[in-house]
Amino acid sequence: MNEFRSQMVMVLGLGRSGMSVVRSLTAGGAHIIAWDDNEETRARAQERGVEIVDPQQVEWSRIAAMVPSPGISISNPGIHPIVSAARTANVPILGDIELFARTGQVASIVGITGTNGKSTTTALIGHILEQVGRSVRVGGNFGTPVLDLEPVGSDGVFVLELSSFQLELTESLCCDIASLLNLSPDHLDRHGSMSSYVAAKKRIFSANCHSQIAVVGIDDKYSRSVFDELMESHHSSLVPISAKRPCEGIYVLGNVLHEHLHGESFQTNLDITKGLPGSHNMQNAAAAYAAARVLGICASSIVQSLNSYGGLPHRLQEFAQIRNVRFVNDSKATNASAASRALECFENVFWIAGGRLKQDDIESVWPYLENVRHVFLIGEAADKFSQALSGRVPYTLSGDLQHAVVAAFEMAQTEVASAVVLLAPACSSYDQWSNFEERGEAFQNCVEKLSIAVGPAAI
Ligand code: UMA
Repeated sequence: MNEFRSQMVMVLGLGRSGMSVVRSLTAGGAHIIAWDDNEETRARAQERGVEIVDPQQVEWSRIAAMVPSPGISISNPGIHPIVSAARTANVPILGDIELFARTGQVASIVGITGTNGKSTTTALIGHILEQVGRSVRVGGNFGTPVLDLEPVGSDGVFVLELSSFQLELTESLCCDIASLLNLSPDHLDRHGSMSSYVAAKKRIFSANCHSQIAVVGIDDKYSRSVFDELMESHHSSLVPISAKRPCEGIYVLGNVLHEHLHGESFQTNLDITKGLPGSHNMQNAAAAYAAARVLGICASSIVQSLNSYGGLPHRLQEFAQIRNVRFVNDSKATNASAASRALECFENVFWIAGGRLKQDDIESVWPYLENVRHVFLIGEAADKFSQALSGRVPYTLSGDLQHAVVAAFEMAQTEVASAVVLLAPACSSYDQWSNFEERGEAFQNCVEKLSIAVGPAAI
């Protein structure tokens, strides 16, 4: 990224994204100064040669741009004071995706956003492209930070998961295929309102990308209204996707995928329940199929790849069985709608929930509580959830994950039929862990300890 050659750029936040920005801009000849509010992270970055400068000492007139990490708030409520200072000094504020866009990549770009399912869809598109031998790079909000992705030639494809935080800081990205899967309340503590959150997500569609194909979910009211808006604004090419109803695009109903594009119709059976369990994954399959079709891949190759997809860790990952009890790790279910999608998939569920509450309520799980035998509540949200669940389903305040796993197993093994201990927290992990991956690993470790104590687990 050499747009800032010989200029000074301030990088704020030195986690995975921030460090990739430092590497990329440094390689392009920029002079980087950086800051992270966490002392240990600052020290670690300094050891790796990053120049740390106290924000109070920054001469903003000498700074060509500031790059905050996605996790740093750039608007109210809660704007970070350093972002405020940069804005007051008229310093351009850019995100890593914007920097990537400005590198002038010649490869195709597929962008995926939405509240739930974006990592799975991103990985799925990457998997399909790999299976058919296309050069592909997969990253963004999921996996490798975008600026760490290796270049790829003009016949290659970047498949990028894009979060609302990243899109907020993106102006000039032109996705050849832009996919919005679904929308439900999430990250409202950061965005302030549902309308600001939706506005950030909509930035994936760019009026300046004349040949952009928009793949849009129509199964919830928010994404449906984005679809209607794009229709009204005569967006050049729109492909609706659904896992609930027939439409003039791609839809999957009862494991049958239907393609209705350009006046042609095609349908085929899918056999994806192992790697992609649950009806929500049908929407992800429809979105991946749509993108792959647009990229010119034949229907039968796509279906073959969908059927061979193995799933992602921490997303409805069934990883162990002890006696009659199966253990499913859906640590990525960080909001109520994602947890609902998990609860929908199983019967006799012993549900472990809680963590740091996001600003959405838990009401969307009500229709699926009939699948739940007992809830084990952990983390900061335990009291709030217990009030909401009271009278609807039995629950226990378990305190921490270890106690929840042991108690859930003890109760589940008394079931005559097969039972499922499901971690689907409906909360972020930040009250007890650094991220959802760590939480998922902690869950798997607890189950491993349990299997040592009570007998071997089948994996
Ligand atoms: N920091 C500050 N001040 C603050 C907040 C954070 O200095 O006020 C510092 C922290 O001390 C830390 C760094 O910023 O050192 C963390 O930055 P970050 O939270 O942006 O995390 P990264 O490690 O850079 O990871 C980010 C994304 N994280 C978020 O958006 C919160 C990762 O998405 C992404 O994979 C990575 O960039 C690479 O692109 C994770 C995520 O949870 C998976 N995303 C959200 C989601 O999917 O719901 C949006």
